[in-house]
Amino acid sequence: AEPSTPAVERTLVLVKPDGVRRGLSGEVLRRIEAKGYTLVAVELKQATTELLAAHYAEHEGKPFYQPLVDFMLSGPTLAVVAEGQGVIPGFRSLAGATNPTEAAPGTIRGDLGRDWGLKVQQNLVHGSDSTESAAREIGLWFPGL
Ligand code: RTP
Ligand code: MG
Repeated sequence: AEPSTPAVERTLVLVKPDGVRRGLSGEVLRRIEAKGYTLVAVELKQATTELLAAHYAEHEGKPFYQPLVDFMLSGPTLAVVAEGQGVIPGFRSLAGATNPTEAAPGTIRGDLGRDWGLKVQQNLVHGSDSTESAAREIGLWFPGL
């Protein structure tokens, strides 16, 4: 039998406020496209408390929750929907480990991020971690897509 082709899927990528402020939006989009994924939607948005409460519901109550929300409110975020076979784990690979100090060179966080001495890890990007998260997060950031 032929090996089956992975299904085309969509993921939500965010260039967080640190990435937008540092002028790295284009670099992140370039890496997504260079990998062979397709951009479906790209929009610069100012997040709201309500949107972030929904987006980060799984982290509510954790010690880093409020600093994370405050950081995400600190400036505009570039919200992106990317599409392709295996794009959900594929973008997580492109992004690298959550902590930029530990992220491998070659990844977005490994090449472009570091520890800035702040409590919340300013790690440049977000990527959905499962098909369920992707569907939920795309619905939050791009209602109607
Ligand atoms: P993301 O959701 O942003 O793609 O990153 P992730 O899956 O690698 O990390 P996650 O565990 O979902 O955490 C969400 C974001 O919260 C911040 N964080 N700070 N111990 C800490 O101070 C801490 N842990 C997580 C990071 O910005 C992380 O991306
Ligand atoms: Mg996560």
